[in-house]
Amino acid sequence: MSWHVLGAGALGSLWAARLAGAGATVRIILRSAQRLADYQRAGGLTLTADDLSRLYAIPAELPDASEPIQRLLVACKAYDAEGAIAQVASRLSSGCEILLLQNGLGSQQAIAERWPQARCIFVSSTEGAYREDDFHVVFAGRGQNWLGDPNGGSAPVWLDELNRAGIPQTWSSDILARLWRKLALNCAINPLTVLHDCRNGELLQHREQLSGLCEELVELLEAGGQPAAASDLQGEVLRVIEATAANYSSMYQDVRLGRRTEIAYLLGHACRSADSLGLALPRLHELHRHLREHLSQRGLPTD
Ligand code: NAD
Ligand code: KPL
Repeated sequence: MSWHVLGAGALGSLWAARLAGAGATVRIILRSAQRLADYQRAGGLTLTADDLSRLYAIPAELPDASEPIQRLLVACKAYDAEGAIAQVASRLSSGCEILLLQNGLGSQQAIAERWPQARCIFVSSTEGAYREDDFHVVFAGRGQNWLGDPNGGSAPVWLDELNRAGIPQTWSSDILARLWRKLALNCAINPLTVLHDCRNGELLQHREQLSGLCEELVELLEAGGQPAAASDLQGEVLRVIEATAANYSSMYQDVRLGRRTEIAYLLGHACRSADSLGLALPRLHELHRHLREHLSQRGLPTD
């Protein structure tokens, strides 16, 4: 069965190259004839890992190609994912599987509701990759991928294909807890690095602010039925800050490069969830307001 990969950016290329390298049938879906022509000129995808670069001549196609899609890996940003799937919706086979690699929450649920005929598998990834150039990706950080189906059900048989491709994976029986935990870490750390214009480690000078945010995030997670994601949140926030002290957060880098952030699926999702639970969480709302103002001053989208 083919793997169709929608979103040939950093993470999508990292998955596509490893799967193709292990002999799986992979097809990349590019959004326009211009992108397809550029891709064909490049001769495929290049992945650099451990200072070695290799070209993978993976076939690519446009969204309106004719082959039905049975397994779709969606690696667009959260704000593009639903629109990108809509372009291939007529090709989705009944009972197809859609793997959603987006960070944060909100986009996955919208997709699962819109295409109920598909089995949506949510993925939380701590691997790191960045685009060196068009169709050239660098594998920047080893990590883990947790996959799970929020509606339950058994682990798919193709997890073994991921193992053969060297894609680290663990099947999670509570993928929402994983995604909420990562969302909470990202909400505590990333916006503050943008607003204080600093590396992760410098946030240790703002412990009171971190602690106030963690308190509200714990309240949100517990009220939202995610007690596991709330457990020792502040301790983990501090451990992550220490372990990544020299790094700039992903949101910091997006803002620095003038790229749209995934704020609506991180802090925005946290604030909307708090409102729908009737919780007053003033620090989170103030952080959200302040961050949107900061983005708007730089001409970046605030959603
Ligand atoms: P990216 O911007 O590098 O890649 C997204 C790709 O999607 C781009 O190539 C874009 O052209 C493509 N795309 C957008 N709309 C499309 C459409 N309609 N049809 C076809 N392609 C379309 O982003 P990324 O860094 O790979 O991140 C993808 C997701 O993975 C994000 O939610 C991110 O938070 C998450 N994530 C990324 C990393 C990482 O290290 N890069 C790690 C963990 C999680
Ligand atoms: O995931 C991260 C990011 O930068 O997006 C960390 C390092 C955990 C900071 O929130």
